[in-house]
Amino acid sequence: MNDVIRKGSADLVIVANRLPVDRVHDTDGTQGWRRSPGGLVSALEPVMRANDGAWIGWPGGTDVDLKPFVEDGLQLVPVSLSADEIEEFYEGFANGTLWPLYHDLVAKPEFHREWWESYVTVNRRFAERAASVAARNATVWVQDYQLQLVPQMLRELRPDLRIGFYLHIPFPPAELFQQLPWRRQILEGLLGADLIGFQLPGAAQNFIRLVRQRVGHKTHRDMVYLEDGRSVRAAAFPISIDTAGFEELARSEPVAQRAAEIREALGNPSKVFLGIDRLDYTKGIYPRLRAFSELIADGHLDVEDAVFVQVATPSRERVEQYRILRDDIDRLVGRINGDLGRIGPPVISYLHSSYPREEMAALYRAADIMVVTPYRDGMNLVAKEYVACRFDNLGSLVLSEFAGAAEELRQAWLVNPYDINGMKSALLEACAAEPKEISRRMKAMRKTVMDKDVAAWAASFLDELAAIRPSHGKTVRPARRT
Ligand code: GDG
Repeated sequence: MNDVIRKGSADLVIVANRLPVDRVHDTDGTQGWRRSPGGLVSALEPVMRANDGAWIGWPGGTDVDLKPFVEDGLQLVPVSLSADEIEEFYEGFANGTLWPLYHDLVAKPEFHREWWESYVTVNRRFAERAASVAARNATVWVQDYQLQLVPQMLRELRPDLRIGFYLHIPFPPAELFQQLPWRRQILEGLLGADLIGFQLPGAAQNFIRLVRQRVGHKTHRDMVYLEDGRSVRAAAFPISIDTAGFEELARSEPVAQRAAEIREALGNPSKVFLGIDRLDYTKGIYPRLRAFSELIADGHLDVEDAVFVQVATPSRERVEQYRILRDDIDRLVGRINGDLGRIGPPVISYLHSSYPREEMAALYRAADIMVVTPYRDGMNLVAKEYVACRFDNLGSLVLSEFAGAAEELRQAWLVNPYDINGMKSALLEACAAEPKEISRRMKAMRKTVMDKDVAAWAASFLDELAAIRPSHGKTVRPARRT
């Protein structure tokens, strides 16, 4: 690790809760870093390289005093968190207060003043770090709900910067947001940005309405006009995936072979249903498994001929609500398999584990029906990944109306996850659909995810940010073509 990043040298700074690397321990005891997989990193990497970019984030764990370092050509600037801050800022305010509040109160948000204080402290640390790394007139792009105070804190420290903010999760309606004791501070924190991006237009409208009502600024359509003469735009930039990368993976021979192996291991049923989610109470895993199991119990699906594979990636395991969820799902799967199973592959093949990207692509290829039923989701990338992998134009997508992705993937079988009977009908329809119908829908959805990939998303946000302050300093250079 070497301190190679000169102060104030980066023309593009990404500020996110996590660094795009995970720590790895070699067998000889030395420590290193491995790039964490993820669309955000691959989308931003080319533009980071073209702009002397730096990425500021928490590396995980409680190490103090980590120096900036370069990994695989990316300049990384770690921000450390103490054990108390992990508990109060990350598990507490971010995941125990904001996450459920922004997801329609699917779970009850907790409001604790110590958590809020920790959120302020940690946001200030990120802002100070960004202020010291950014070059004069640089562009800083702050990511997500953990860092909503950073734009304002950073603007106070560095008024020369062009600042963007992107929220990956939903932004709730005023009626829910108003519960937050610190609602005004969050709105003002976000207003430090020049451009605030949301997944959907409705979220941007919720924000504009709240700013008018709660902070009293003048607004017109998607613009907010501040007293100091600055204006802020709030608009939708629906995120996407590395579509070509997923398709290429899905087309590869090893993935094709693995997909066949998976079907074989499941007993070659005629229908394979698939769910892949972080194990999170917003994802609607429980009602989806119930809907499927009732179809078996009612005799609409044959246990010898239909299998549900549910991958639930471990997530936020120290947060109480997540432990409860895990127990609930364990019990439900146990009961379904116990009640409806027979000797052979289980009714629900439940995997509490995470997998490499290749295995994910093989699962997508192996599945006849992909079931994505969140109660509320900013976008849902799994739905788009499934579509990207189905270059054969086969495969049915059953998708919740309450996932952001439903605004673009209109040709999916759309469902209300609170309506179990409605979901049962949609699962049966998707299952019984003629290949012609399936491929008509899939072709249309594939066109959407091909035309709008994650690189287009990043470029459209950064172009818009540059357009908002055109007379201002440097412009972010587009990614170099490789
Ligand atoms: C938030 C918002 C928004 C999952 N398990 C494994 C694995 N994954 C990958 C998936 C997908 C990603 O994780 C999950 O993204 P989602 O969009 O489905 O959901 P969140 O994690 O809740 O993401 C969401 C997103 O931010 C982006 O803005 O869409 O609404 O909640 O890419 O493939 N990847 C690998 N192994 C796994 O086991 N390799």
